[in-house]
Amino acid sequence: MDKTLLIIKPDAVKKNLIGEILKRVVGAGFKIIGMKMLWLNKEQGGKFYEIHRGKDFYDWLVDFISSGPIVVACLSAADAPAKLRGVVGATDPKKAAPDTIRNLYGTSVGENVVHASAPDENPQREIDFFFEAAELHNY
Ligand code: DAT
Ligand code: MG
Repeated sequence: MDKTLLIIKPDAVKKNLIGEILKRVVGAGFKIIGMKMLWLNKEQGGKFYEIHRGKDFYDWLVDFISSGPIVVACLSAADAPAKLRGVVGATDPKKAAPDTIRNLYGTSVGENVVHASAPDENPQREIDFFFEAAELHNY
């Protein structure tokens, strides 16, 4: 099985959407093998999103991801990174396919409720950013 990282972003946590989002993810066939709630500071947020450093939305993105609590989950499934991107939908909720998480709950390209590792951008690095090996469970 492959692994990927899901982040339920501060906008979704504030709107009480943790349960809705996890229900959709589990319903799509993922197993949650690690999960926690945390609140990143700006330094941590900037480091997580360092691939976007220099882009015009970077400062906004770092402020946003550190603006409240998030839920991070490590998910397991066959072809997990690509599969989760399908469940999450396109970055801009207005362009996301019907019934995807971003289409249903997102409000703008920035406030798009979830992060899902990109298959070609090292999902393992993102999992390692948040989880120690002992925090991931085989069951
Ligand atoms: P994704 O989250 O779909 O992988 P991305 O990697 O291109 O999208 O960008 C990371 C996040 O940055 C994205 O979820 C929301 C924010 N973002 C991207 N483009 C933006 C823009 N034009 N304006 C504001 N925020 C943007
Ligand atoms: Mg991305």
